[in-house]
Amino acid sequence: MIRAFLFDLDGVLTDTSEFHFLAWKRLGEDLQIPFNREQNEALRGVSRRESLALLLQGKTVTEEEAQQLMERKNRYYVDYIKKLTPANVLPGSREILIELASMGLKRMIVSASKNAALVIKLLQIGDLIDGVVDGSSQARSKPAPDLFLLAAKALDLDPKFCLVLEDAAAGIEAAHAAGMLAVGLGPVERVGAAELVIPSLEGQSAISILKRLDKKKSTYTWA
Ligand code: B16
Ligand code: MG
Repeated sequence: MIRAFLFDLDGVLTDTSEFHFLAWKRLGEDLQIPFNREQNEALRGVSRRESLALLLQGKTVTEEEAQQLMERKNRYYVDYIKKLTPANVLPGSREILIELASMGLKRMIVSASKNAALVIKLLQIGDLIDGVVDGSSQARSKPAPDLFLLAAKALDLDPKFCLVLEDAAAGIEAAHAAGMLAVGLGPVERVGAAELVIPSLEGQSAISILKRLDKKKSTYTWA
């Protein structure tokens, strides 16, 4: 029985992924490294440091330069997300969080982002969740299972009772490594490893997600 939904933030509850893309693109322009949307797909859900390595495409920099570049990208990013308002909560998300609360199920946000607290504050969804595990923890980033395991621990739940909702391949991999089932949001080519794939949370309900997972249970192993 699923007792908690663990929501990724960027790409699931809000679309800050566009702002990450714009900020990396701007840094790429500063460095005269071309960077397009297709290349950006590989950065989805991965940490700031790994994203920088992918942007640099093998170009080596010192640790000091890497720190400065990450800080610069983050300044660009924070500048973009300052404009976030509750209207930037993706359709269906708020309704599912409210539904889960009424069902007595736990809701956590589990994000690789060090800016998660700011985003949650601007979206005004803090009251709808039980807690946050984010990139400010010392845990390894997705695809390692650490962030999801920390969330299960904070809820005092066995990981098998937690369901992850993710838009990134790295996030689905992390969920499975944590021993959790995953719902993938987006195209099958990206999140097809998840037990259930849906386009987004729009028009979905927690009940329908759980029912569809249950119907498909002969296709996967649940610990
Ligand atoms: P920051 P999520 C992830 O958030 C983003 O998808 C990814 O693009 C970003 O590099 C990562 O957070 C780190 O973000 O630079 O703000 O610390 O999808 O795990 O909610
Ligand atoms: Mg994401």
